Amino acid sequence: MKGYDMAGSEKTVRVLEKVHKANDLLAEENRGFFAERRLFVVNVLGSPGCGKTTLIDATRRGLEGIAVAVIEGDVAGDVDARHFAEQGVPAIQINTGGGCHLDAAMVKQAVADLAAPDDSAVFIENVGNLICTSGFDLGEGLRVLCLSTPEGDDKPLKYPGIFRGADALVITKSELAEYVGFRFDDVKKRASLLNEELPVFEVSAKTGDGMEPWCRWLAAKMRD
Ligand SMILES: Nc1nc2c(ncn2[C@@H]2O[C@H](COP(=O)(O)OP(=O)(O)OP(=O)(O)O)[C@@H](O)[C@H]2O)c(=O)[nH]1
Ligand SMILES: [Mg+2]
Repeated sequence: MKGYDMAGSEKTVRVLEKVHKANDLLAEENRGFFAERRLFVVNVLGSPGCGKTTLIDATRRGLEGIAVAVIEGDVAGDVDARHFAEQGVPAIQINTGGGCHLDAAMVKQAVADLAAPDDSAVFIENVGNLICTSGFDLGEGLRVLCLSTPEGDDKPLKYPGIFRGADALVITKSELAEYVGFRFDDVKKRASLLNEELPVFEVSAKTGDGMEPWCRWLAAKMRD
């Protein structure tokens, strides 16, 4: 079968390298700031609508005794940040104005404005996207990829980069798997070929299934 190589020109590659270098420097600054403040920062990635906000919300309820703050990334609007703010959770909305991912500079500004007490867990909900979000280090301590069952179990085959860079895979909307023909074993096999040690969790934020082991694992990471 014929394949088309859509890789960019040499000039494009050089510009992208500069962008990534500048981002990496700022990400390191963020990491230093997070360490000083003892903030445990989790970058949450996944497609639009895969359940990132719902998972963060259910997770913060499961993390008993841990203060949580949220940075929300969306192209437009403040629906997700408002959702948390209305419940008394410190929350800041970043609008990328069309950009398909957050970068370290955006997070640096947001976290400076975020009223997160020291020792908090800070969840950064990235823009819904399985491609560019994985290329930008934000200075996070943990990168969590959400994949919802209606998206299909073939996603590791199509978006390998984001599976390679993840520290954990959370399969969301697990209670819908039987209706959409999602095969957990297939996705686990495919993901492990890209990222051998990737921990995988099956959760339904709606029914609460699987939330307990996921929150326990996350809380242990925070204590490490
Ligand atoms: N059945 C089911 N629906 C869920 C679950 N988690 C989230 N949803 C629904 O999926 C839809 C999208 O959830 P969100 O949490 O807003 O998804 P998101 O990834 O934050 O979406 P964007 O921020 O728009 O990218 C909502 O209608 C949720 O109620 C789940 O575990 N089971
Ligand atoms: Mg959301």
